[in-house]
This record gives sequence, structure tokens and C-alpha cells, in this order.
Amino acid sequence: MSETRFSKKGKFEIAMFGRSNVGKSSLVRELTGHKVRTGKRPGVTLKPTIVKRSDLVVTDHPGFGFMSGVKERKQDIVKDRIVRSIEKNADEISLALLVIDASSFVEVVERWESRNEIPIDIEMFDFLAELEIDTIIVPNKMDKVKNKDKVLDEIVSKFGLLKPWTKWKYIIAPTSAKKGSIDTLKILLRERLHAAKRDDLLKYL
Ligand SMILES: Nc1nc2c(ncn2[C@@H]2O[C@H](COP(=O)(O)OP(=O)(O)O)[C@@H](O)[C@H]2O)c(=O)[nH]1
Ligand SMILES: [Mg+2]
Repeated sequence: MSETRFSKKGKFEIAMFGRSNVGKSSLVRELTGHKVRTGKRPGVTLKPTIVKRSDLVVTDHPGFGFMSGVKERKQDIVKDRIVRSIEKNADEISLALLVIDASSFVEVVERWESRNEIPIDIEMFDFLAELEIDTIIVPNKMDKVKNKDKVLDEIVSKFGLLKPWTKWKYIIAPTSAKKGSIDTLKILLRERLHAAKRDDLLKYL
């Protein structure tokens, strides 16, 4: 990670990505206290929601991937826009959060794999890595998961990371936004801010 990435414009931008309905807006609300609308009909907006707290900027991007009631073409537009926006702003993104629904992720990925397609979340993870953007995977909705360690092991495997998931705790933060359990994520965010010499922003998280 380069220092310049952080010092540019003096902002620390956390960019959130993920399919619709995984809990991105709920997480933004839990993290910042900002009342982002949640559970809204997905895929309607193309623009990210931006929450600013001094130099800390959280961008909640529209959900990519399948959305019921949204035309396929519109879904492609959303994905292309997100990809282009990441390419264009790569230098300004200090940290990306790739939010997934832990309770359905493995099943959804396997459905894509059975069609010989690259699951969109995996594609996005690889894309962020290619651009050398520091990325944290956030398996949300952990309250709906029974065998947590087993599911998290399966999740990291799907991203091409070796089990056990506990080896990857610096880039994986299981949460339950609905229950307000986001400590794992908060700890990682605080570590990233500290590493970027932005302790002045700790108070906003
Ligand atoms: N069970 C459970 N539901 C959640 C959790 N986080 C969000 N939700 C619900 O999932 C739905 C979508 O949440 P939202 O934040 O709007 O997702 P977004 O489309 O990714 O922004 C809402 O009904 C939330 O209440 C969670 O941790 N556990
Ligand atoms: Mg949302």
C-alpha cells in the first residue's frame, strides 16, 4: 500500500460493493450512524450514496448482479458503471469493502459455477486485487448462519484463499448489521486508519 494513495486529497475513502440486498446500506448506517435507506427496492439508483465525516468518506455503491424486477440490461449497466468508476477512482479508494450475504453466498456461487460462469463477487474481488486496492470481504447476515466456521471456510475457498478462514482475519470481517454486531469490521477499519496515520478519523467509526 502506498502512502500517496492515502494522502491524495487528504481523504480516506471506504468504498462498499456487493450485490443488492446483502446489507450494504445497513452496514453504512451501523458504521456511521447515517440513516441510509435500507431494504429499498433494489437497483433503482445508479449513483453511490456518499457519507462524509470530515476526511472519512464512505461510498455505498448500487448493488450489482441479479435483482428481481430489474431488467437484465439495467443490471449490466450497473455493473459496467461500477467497474468504470473503480478504474477511474482507484487511486482515491483507500479501502474497499466487498459485502456478501454469508447465508446464501456459497449456494449462489455454486449456481454460477455450474453454468461455467465466473460469479460476480469473485470477479469483483479479483478486479480489486488487480488494481491493488486493499479489500476486506464482509460476510454479513451471520445471524442466519448456523455452522459459522464451516461456512466461512467455504467462503474463503470460493475466493481462492486457503482454509481455515481464521488465517485471513485481516481481510475478512464477519458481521450481522441487523443485530448491530460489526465489531470485527470496526477493528479492521481502525487498524487501517491507524496504518494510514489517520488516527484523527478514528472517532468517526
Ligand atoms: N438477517 C439479517 N438481515 C440483514 C442483515 N443486514 C441487513 N439485513 C436485511 O437485508 C435487507 C437488505 O438490507 P440493505 O442494507 O438495504 O442491503 P443493500 O441492498 O445491500 O444496501 C434488509 O431487509 C435488511 O434489514 C443482517 O446482518 N442479518
Ligand atoms: Mg443499499
